[in-house]
Amino acid sequence: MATDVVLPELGENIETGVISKILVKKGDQVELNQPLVEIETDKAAIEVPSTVTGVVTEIFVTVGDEIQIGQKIVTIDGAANEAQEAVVKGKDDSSQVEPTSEETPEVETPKLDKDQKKAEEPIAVINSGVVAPAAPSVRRFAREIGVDINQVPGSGPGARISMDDVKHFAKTNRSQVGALSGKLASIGQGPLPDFAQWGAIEKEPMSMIRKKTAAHLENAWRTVPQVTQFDQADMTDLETFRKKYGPKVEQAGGKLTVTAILMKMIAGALKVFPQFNAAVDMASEKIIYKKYYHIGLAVDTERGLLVPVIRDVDQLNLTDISAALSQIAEKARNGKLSLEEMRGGNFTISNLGGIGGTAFTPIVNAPEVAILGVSRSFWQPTYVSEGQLEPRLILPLSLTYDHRVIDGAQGARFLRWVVEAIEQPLLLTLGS
Ligand code: CAO
Repeated sequence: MATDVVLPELGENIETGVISKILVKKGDQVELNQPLVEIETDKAAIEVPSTVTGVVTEIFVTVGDEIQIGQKIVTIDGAANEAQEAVVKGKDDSSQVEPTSEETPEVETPKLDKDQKKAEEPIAVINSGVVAPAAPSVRRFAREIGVDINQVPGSGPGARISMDDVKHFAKTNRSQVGALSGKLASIGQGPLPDFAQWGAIEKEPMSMIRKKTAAHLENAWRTVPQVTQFDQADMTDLETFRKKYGPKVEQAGGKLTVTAILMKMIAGALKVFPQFNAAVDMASEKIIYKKYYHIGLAVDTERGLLVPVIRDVDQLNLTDISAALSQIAEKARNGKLSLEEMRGGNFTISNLGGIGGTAFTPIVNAPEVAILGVSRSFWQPTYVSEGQLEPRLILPLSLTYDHRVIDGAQGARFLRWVVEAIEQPLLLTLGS
């Protein structure tokens, strides 16, 4: 019996993947769960396993192809029993999407399971049961209109999501619709002129990360009315502290950087200013205050900008944060971050100071409501008392926030609080 193996549901807004390796050839005998191809998504590299044992009779993809969920990868001629085994295994998994009685899936799309992920790559979250219960046609419709099916509340039995649920969600959550789809997000951009008429040009396809970043930021820019405020902190004493205790922190596996220190301070600030630790739900006209303190960090990688999240920063000491930051930045640069490690942030820190620059205006990483930009510290002669100049190390900070939920005065107070915490860290211990 011939079985088509297709690109399975990967969850978490992933719609497509690019074939980076083909691991079998026509005529190969393959086993159930044997990796067939490797694909790269915007988040991670994933091996797609065989759903049956048999012989590869057709390969429909080549390296570099961008393929959709459900698209055929190979055909395998094999034992029917094995195919059933793979499907049954999928059904036993409670995270599987069960087809409705009146509608069968267009394609067999078993989810990857933990055994099938690439070694060391934390793909398990893709298979961690986050797939929403919905018929394939509903999932497809959601994808087409740029709705993340996992965000849609289902009104059916077992919270099953219907077509109407998706339409209702799209109507009431316009700000979240389209973020998934570069095409939708870019509505409004007129046709470009032919640049070749003025000189030589070269066209390069956008990488997956570039596409997602572009769509996400365009959506944040269009939907969040944002304001940026600037301030400066005298971090001379903090720098002395950093130099003194850096080696000790290094022994524990971290690097005591400005970023790590700021992360701790931001966790403190978020407790004092809960509106910065919130999300705005315009559909229900509610502000959602989060009672946890997960902070994202913008990391510049060869593949593009990634924002891993450190959880419960308020409960970590500086040594823990430094170690966590070193590990997560390393993972980001090596393409080893899991989706879970990039989800659930409440606030983002973007430190460009290691590169340079005097100031910049970061874009709010929606649905978060604020982001701190950090530029390069510099020595400046400063009057420390009347007539007495001293060289002081100044750190430029910029805070961008969602003006729907945060007023200008609150923005200024928040940033002042951070500046004072940098200048007098003991204030943090006062708790207000
Ligand atoms: N001012 C002056 N120097 C700074 C600095 C600052 N604000 N921030 C970092 N540095 C220095 C560090 O002290 C370090 O110097 P030494 O090697 O002499 O100690 C050097 O720059 C490199 O820092 P780092 O990268 O090791 O550590 P970090 O925690 O400061 O930064 C990270 C980590 C992940 C924030 C950074 O590597 C990075 O990727 N930054 C880019 C973020 C980005 O792209 N943002 C834009 C997103 S769009 O808004």
